[in-house]
Amino acid sequence: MIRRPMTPSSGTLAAHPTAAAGPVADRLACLRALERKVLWLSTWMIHAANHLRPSRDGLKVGGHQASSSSVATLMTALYFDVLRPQDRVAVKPHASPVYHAIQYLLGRQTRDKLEAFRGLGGAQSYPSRTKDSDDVDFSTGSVGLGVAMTSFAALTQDYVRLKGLAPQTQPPGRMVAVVGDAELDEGNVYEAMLEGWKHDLRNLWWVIDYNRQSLDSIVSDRLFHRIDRLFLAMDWRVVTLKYGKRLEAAFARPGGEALKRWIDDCPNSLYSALAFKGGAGWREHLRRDLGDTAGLAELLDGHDDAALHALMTNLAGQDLESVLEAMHGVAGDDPVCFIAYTIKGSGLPFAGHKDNHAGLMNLEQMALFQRSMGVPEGAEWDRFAGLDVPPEAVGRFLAAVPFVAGGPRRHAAPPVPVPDDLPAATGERQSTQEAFGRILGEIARRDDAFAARLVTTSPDVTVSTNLGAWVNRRGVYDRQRRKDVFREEKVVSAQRWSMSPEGQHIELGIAEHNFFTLLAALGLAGPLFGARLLPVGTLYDPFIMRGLDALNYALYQDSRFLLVATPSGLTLAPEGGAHQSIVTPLIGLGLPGLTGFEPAFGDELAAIMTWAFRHMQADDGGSVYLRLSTRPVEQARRTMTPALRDGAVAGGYWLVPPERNASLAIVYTGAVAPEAIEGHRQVLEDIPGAGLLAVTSADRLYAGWRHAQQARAAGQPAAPAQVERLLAELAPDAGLVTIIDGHPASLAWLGAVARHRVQALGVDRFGQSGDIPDLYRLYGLDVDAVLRAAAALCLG
Ligand SMILES: Cc1ncc(C[n+]2csc(CCOP(=O)(O)OP(=O)(O)O)c2C)c(N)n1
Ligand SMILES: [Mg+2]
Repeated sequence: MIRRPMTPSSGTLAAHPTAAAGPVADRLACLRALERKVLWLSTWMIHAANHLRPSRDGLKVGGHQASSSSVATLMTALYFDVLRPQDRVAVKPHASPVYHAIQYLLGRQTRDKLEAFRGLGGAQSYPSRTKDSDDVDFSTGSVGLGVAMTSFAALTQDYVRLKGLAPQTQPPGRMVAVVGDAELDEGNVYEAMLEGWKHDLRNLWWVIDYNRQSLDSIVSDRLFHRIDRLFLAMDWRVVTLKYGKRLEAAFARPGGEALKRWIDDCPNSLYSALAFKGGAGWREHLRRDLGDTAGLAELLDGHDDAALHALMTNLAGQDLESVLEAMHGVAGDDPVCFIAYTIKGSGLPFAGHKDNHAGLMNLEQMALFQRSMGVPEGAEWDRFAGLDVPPEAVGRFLAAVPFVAGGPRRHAAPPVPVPDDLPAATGERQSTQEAFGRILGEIARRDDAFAARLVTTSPDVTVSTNLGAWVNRRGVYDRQRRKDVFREEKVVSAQRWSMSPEGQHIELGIAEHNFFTLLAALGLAGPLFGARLLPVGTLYDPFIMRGLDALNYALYQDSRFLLVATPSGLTLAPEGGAHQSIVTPLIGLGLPGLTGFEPAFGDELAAIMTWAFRHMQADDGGSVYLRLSTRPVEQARRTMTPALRDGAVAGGYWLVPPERNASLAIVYTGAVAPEAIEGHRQVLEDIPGAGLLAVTSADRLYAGWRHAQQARAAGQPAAPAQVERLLAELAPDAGLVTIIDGHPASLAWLGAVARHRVQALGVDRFGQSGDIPDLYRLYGLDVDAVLRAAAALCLG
């Protein structure tokens, strides 16, 4: 059975200011025609991908016809009427076909890409800032993240506007999320709400597609009845879009009140089931429950099954007029949550069915649907076929859509010059974390664009990650000017936390998801708002995993930031096993778009940070991760020569070069440098030519090696990679002792470069509290372990 898509109600629409000129009725007629077209194209796009492209791998292509249909009206209203060029949108992942269909209608997406939906080079399964070509503002895919992203984008927009960094020619944009109702099960959404409230966010809209369905099942009524209160408690405005115009009219007639109560009390599961069953089902239940209510019989008699079904499913989230009224009715810049009642699969044969999430129409169903939409065979991709408004009128309307009236929506933001001379922090003994704090403290003294564009953030570990000196000088960001009460009261504190719009540190509560999502937004401030920022975020290394999906999300969008994670590894010793990070070096190595470094000395760190701030701004650059430590380490007494700087930045250099054809090298990363240095010194007694290799970035060494290999495999000449050059100094049958306070696999791969034998020291068990000597002994990171490994290699 195929039902026609919901025919929108007739009626008048109050005139709203819009650039799409023309009488109101024309405008509404065009919007209705487009709403229909959006539903058709999104459904067809998925169908074509699954049925018209030969499958070469036996896999279903997939796509979400039901999820798309429930937002067709909301997104039609937004993109063709409500949005302005400065607005930025995160579309729920499974509505990707709706997004691409809309861009296609606006002339900003090609038919080729639609035909190749979910294929290589085609429109992406979930909207992607980097992989799609039709101006996606925020990528989505992992549910909940796009929602939170709009909050932190709103925070970022305020930050750059209040500082006068963004072009002020445009008014502030609204950050809009089109949200699946089940996305609200994700905790990160509430974390973002709480943090957003603290920062008094403005210009934020969350449009919840309340189709009462998730992937597996029906969304709990009990939960959702609380949702509006959650938003209200956080000072959001809540606009509930429940009943469409026709239902409202029916409620005004005799028996209407009882009908309204019946729907209000109807459990989500029953409503969804009846939305699937259609008119006869509604009739049976209404007759049974309300049979003796005055006026009900007349209402039922006055509607045949199709009309009754259309009436009972006339929800406001799919009633274009109601949606437009609600959205245009919002004044001011308070955050707004629209709870838009919709039906998942609306207009399609599996409407309301609890199993419809991945449901695809079959060929027969599609043929019937096509007929009902009036789309002639062969005209499936035609932008105007089957519409009841003349193509010229729709074309004129589209040409005047405000959203696309402002030219390119992505801003260019020129790079910020990075000084050559980031000061290498001094001190005989210092940890890399101290060195980092000092370098930022020095940057804070600068009076230049570089320092002005730097923004720091931390999830409640600002002081304990050594950002204190920076924050004391540069202040904490807040929309309002607030006094430092401790200072006013003359209570002595090392931290001077004055708050103002000029502040350059954004203090977050302890929620690592928020932290990474904020970094994602700050790192896109250039293209989003026309003001390039250089974001630096600090947290404890083990808690990277707490926010890992948000970090991945930030990188997937090519956001650019410097992530500083400290302390790390076993080396935070007394803090204990729960805080010891083991796999983070592998995260640095494995995550695309993120270059990981783990220096041991302050001078290396300064060189790496200089490189990082440039890399963050390069077209083919990316974000950078510094894994630092609180362990004070005796500093190398040396001048930073260009060769040394290049080596530290390229990922490795010989701290003690091997003799030519040496049979052994000790290879270390990070805070275990003292053990490596001492182990090497003792090894020299037996193997005088042994080398000591400092690896500042296993990630860069690996990437360079892989790049060279790939080039050679493609028949292109490739200079030896840095790691190949370094290891070429050793004998072909040499042994490598690698040591890192992290998973040993981070360095063990070095043996494959020149087929050297490897003894890899590192941590592959959960740790426990202790001091460094005890822990290093227990986990095999001490000098003895180095010597044992060297002996194993040399003695066989
Ligand atoms: C983090 C994450 N977990 C699981 C999934 C798999 N998944 C995709 S859609 C979905 C349910 C979405 O329901 P809702 O947000 O209500 O969207 P609808 O399809 O109903 O519009 C799930 C669990 C995902 N994409 N992301
Ligand atoms: Mg849903």
